[in-house]
Amino acid sequence: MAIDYSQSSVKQFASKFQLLRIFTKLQPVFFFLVGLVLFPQLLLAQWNATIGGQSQDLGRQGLAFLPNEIWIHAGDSITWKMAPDEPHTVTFLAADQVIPPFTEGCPGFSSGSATFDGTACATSPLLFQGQKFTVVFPVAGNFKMICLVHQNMTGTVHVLKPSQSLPHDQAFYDRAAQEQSTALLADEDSSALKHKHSENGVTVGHGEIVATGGGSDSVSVMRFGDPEITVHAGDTVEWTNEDPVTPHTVTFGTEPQDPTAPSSNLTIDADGARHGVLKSPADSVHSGFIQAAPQDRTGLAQAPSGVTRFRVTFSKPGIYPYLCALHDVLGMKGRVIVLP
Ligand SMILES: [Cu+2]
Repeated sequence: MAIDYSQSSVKQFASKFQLLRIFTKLQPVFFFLVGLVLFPQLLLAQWNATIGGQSQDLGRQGLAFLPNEIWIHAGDSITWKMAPDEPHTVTFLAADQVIPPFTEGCPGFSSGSATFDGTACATSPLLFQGQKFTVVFPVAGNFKMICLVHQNMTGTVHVLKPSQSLPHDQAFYDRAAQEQSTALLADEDSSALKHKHSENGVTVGHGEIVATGGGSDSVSVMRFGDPEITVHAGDTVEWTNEDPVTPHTVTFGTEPQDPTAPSSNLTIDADGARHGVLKSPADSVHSGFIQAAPQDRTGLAQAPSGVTRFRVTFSKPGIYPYLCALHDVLGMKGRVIVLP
């Protein structure tokens, strides 16, 4: 019995000693937790946001930073994650910098992460679904962000000094991102796609630009209004891009290396529309970008009118498949059935 008693006392002493050791080990954690209670911004140094949203069939694309306005502290970082199949960039230009093509970047690109203090450009390369990009903001200031691929896709990061309080937490931004994405994708009036300009008319996409306090977003429907149209030999079909921002192409046959330029076998109609003739489904014609003119701004030269229409005359019967060279991966395809 005595031996048992003595063993139990040793055990008690050992367990007290262990508790003390555990407490000593956990001391830094304890002080860190106290620090977090007193200075909660320490916990919020890493922020998360989303780029883009899309409908299940990929046809409806929300071209937006979600949310597109975030308040953080100097030293914090933001990680953007790509949601849609349509590619985007996260780009912060230096003040007054001319917007470069997405193929050139700043020039150059940062892979994975970058630091931006307002003095030198920082950009991701083209980002695809699931990819992430992190930007660290060491200096206070209000910084505009853009996507080099999509006009009217802008946002603002407000970087405050650590002594200033932040208006929102991560949960607020998660909610805002979800709400903005849902609202954006619901915004577009899908019946507009069915609107015809002429008897043999096909609408090429449709979209809307919306704004928040942080910048602008747009929604684009990456679809042909009537993906299948039936005409007769000798008829002309007219495609019209109604999207205020997004370019599309109408491409029959071989896809060109550079989708921006029209194929050389086109003529220009009196009203400026491009016009091709197809004699066989094996032949190729390519509209080049058909796109609305960019938004004009006071103080800058006005932009020329956009080429928004493309016409093809079908001289022989057959089934003529075509696609948008930019958005076929999202399902933007159609066909023309030409009867005798
Ligand atoms: Cu397209």
